[in-house]
Amino acid sequence: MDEQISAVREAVIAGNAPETEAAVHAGLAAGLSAKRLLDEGLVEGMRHVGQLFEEGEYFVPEMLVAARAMKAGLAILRPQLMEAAIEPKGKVVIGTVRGDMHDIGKNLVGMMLEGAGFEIRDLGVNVAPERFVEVVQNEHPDIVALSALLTTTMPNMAAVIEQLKAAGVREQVKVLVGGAPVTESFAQRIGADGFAPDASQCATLASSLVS
Ligand code: B1M
Repeated sequence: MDEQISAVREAVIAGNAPETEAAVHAGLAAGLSAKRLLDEGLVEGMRHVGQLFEEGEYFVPEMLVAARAMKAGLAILRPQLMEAAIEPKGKVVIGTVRGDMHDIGKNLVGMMLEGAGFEIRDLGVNVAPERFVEVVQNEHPDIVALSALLTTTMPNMAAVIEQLKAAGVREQVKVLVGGAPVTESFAQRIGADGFAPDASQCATLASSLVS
């Protein structure tokens, strides 16, 4: 069992997408849960890649191919990670904030929210505060979900909240924030309605906010 999980982890670290796909398929065929393959295989492999980058062993190209491998594995797990929901619980507009190109965590959060029954409007990466405001004004979502992976882009989460206030629509939506460097105290400081450390806790929090 653990052999299959470490095969997934190693394939991500090696940045080998076909091997990652094969290892995920093998894990599922062996009866491993999608959640274990995700948490202990894909996410753990990516955590290790970040560590190698910090240690100067990996550079941006290695991070990029590892990200591609992780995405390939995630695509296979997607159906298993999502439960069928009949009525949408609410609408979530999600995006990675301006200046930030990281989208794997944001995609995972979107997937989990979709699995929890939300309709998702994904604005992608490097999203300007004005764009979030425009979509809130035109599409009236229940929640705005912001992701940031860089300490330098975290202030752009505050900028979104400020611009929602300036446009007079702050009270119409709940704002959730998350991403590796984001903390509960940062979320409180910028006036967000909630923070979640990972995708599944984000789905739980979002559900509690709309219920
Ligand atoms: Co970048 N990168 N990167 N990178 N990268 C990090 C984030 C870094 C920590 C690496 C390191 O130094 N150890 C570091 C940031 C340092 C800092 O600011 N504290 C870093 C850096 C420095 C950079 C560049 C500046 C490098 C350079 O060019 N010199 C550059 C910046 C580009 C930019 O954005 N402007 C850069 C570029 C890249 C790539 C493009 C090569 C690639 C991204 C590819 C892609 O996303 N399509 C990349 C990658 C892959 C990483 C690491 C290795 C992995 C990120 C990841 O996908 N993790 C990362 C190191 C690390 O995090 N260990 C690193 C897996 C993912 C599932 O986790 O995104 O954390 P994560 O999401 C989690 C939670 O955070 C949470 O749920 C998810 C899972 O449950 N979550 C939320 C996320 N969003 C949420 C929102 C919520 C709630 C929870 O509510 C709404």
